[in-house]
Amino acid sequence: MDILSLLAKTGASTALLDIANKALSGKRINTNEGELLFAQGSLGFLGLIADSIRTEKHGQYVYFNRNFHIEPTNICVFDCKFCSYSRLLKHRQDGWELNEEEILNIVRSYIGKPVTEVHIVGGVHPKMGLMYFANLIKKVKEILPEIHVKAFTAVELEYMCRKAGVDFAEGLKILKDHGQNSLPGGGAEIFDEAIRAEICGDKCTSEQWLEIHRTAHNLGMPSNATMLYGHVETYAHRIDHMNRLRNLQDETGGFNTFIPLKFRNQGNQMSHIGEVSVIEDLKNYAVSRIFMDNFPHLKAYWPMIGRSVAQLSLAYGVNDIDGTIDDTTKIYTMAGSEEQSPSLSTAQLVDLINQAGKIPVERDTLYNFIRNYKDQPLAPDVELIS
Ligand code: V47
Ligand code: SF4
Repeated sequence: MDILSLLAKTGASTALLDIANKALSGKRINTNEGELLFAQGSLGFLGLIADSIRTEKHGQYVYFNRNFHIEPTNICVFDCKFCSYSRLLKHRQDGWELNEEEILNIVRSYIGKPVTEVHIVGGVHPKMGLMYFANLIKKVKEILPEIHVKAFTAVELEYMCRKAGVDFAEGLKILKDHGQNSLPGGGAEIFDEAIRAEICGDKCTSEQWLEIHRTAHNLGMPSNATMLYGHVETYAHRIDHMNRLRNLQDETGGFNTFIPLKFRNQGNQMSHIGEVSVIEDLKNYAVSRIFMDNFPHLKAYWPMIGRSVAQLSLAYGVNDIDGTIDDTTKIYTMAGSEEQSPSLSTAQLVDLINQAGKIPVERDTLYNFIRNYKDQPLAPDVELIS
């Protein structure tokens, strides 16, 4: 039985079946169709389409990488209502600020270990400026010359450039010349201006976020993109967010990965808002895979979503589950993720992907294959450290 006949058996309406037909034949769906998928598509229906598109693009491969995180500070000049992690300047006693030596000691602890990426993000600290970070990256590269430095959200970059009095191109070029390779996807939240004003009105605008990523892509620095969902936004806002990203990707081709981030409600100013269900998470991954036709990769960030849902998401369009990380990332543990110590060994990650019936592939940041664990399995008793 072909997939369209299978989909018809789910009881989906003709309108939904037409959208499925379009997406499965490689045609782009529009924003109205995206909204209809969210509003009326059942989990089974969306999952079948998303899994088929994912398989077309990536076969059974599921990627992960070996990375570590550095969060230099959680002191932040901004006051995002959903953030459980930052400490405003006025509450500075609860915050942390690593000095340069402490940061470089973290980097030194990875000498000789098989990590390929360092992910550096944190609060927006008024004293840690563009040249401080540029010189820091240079020193990181002196210690680990081969490491890929994925650093600073557009929110941090907008502030750094503004304080340094340089435009985005100049600021990014300085960071690139000091060794920064790419940008993570954070800070995007929801682009709709009214929702953004409500949940994070004082940080960079949606236009600025997009402009920084456009500029980075034009300088040859790839990036990721996130979407914070499951709070006060509607399906129309999610589709609008994805559409703005899809349009920019048409223009530059510089995005690697789309990373939906589920709003977690502990310890922040939006704690009165409930968290969405796992069904909603999986539907969101599936619609993302179907709508974002020009994004090669869709990531379930397991420290945030939890390892079980990350595993399930592999049947709903996801082809990447980030990395081994380490226990240094605090952003989600502080927001109430069930992952209280986000560290998985390589063997555990491989196992998690195998259990979902997929093929684990270790990648570098740019998705070059490092090792296919089906062809080169780990010895049964090997527990490689991250
Ligand atoms: O922008 C903050 C989110 C993001 C909460 O590019 C929250 O590979 C849920 O962007 N509930 C930062 N989310 C993290 C990020 C990221 C993570 C992993 C990989 C990559 C990548 C990027 O964390 C913020 C914000 O959207 N966030 N608070 C919360 N309570
Ligand atoms: Fe600061 Fe980022 Fe938290 Fe917003 S999400 S308050 S910019 S650390």
